[in-house]
Amino acid sequence: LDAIVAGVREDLGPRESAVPLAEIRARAAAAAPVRPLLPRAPGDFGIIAEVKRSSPSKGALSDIADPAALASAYAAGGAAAISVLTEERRFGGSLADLDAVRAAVDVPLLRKDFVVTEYQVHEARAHGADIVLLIVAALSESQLAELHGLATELGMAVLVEAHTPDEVAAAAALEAPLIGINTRNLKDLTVDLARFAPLAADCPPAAVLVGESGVTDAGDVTAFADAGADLALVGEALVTGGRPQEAVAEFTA
Ligand code: IGP
Repeated sequence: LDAIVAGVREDLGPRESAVPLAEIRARAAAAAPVRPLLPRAPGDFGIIAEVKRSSPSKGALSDIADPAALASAYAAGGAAAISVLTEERRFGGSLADLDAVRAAVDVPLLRKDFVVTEYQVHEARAHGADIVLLIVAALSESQLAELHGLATELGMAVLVEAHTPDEVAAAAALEAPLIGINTRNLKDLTVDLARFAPLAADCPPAAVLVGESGVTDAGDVTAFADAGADLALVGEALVTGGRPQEAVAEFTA
């Protein structure tokens, strides 16, 4: 995780030089209004469908020639939101992918990246994101609180990602309205869907919960829902399955 974040910070440098903080702030303020993901009605289960080209664990997943077409299929299948990876080095994503998806669909968009600075939050909003990911493991307590506050001020939802009991406690301390539990261990990259239930049980009852990673079929989605998830975040299964619209519809039902 530290190595990924170091790369993300390096890639940020040239962007900050090209578009300074004051300018990206102004662009964020001038962006089209946020498309709200929250509130969600209790029992209304949804899928956050991800545009994911590669992963550190598996390498290239899918040659996504047209991210806009993939996103349109997700939207047609009834996705509650679409996640677009913008991390370049390990996930093959980009802000260009986010722009392309934003231009193609009207559903809420999650900028999926390793967000560690104020700049990236404004940048997400400037590029049309409605939700940002904050990974508890990548941030100090004060960074997490600051970035969460900033994104909230901008009207965005924040997906606070936890994968241990301590990280769930940090999300709860923040009174985060939207908590994601990643079943992938960020250290060894192994996935175990059984990690979701005990961590979900520790989340504040008011929080909207997202089950993240490792879904291969509708049964896995049902398992997340049965353990208290309101949403499931699915990437690999959708980009490799060849029928994204049908799969999102099937997973949502
Ligand atoms: C999707 P999967 O196993 O369906 O492809 O996983 C998503 O959960 C995963 O991409 C993810 C992720 C992250 C990627 C979860 N948290 C943080 C990058 C950074």
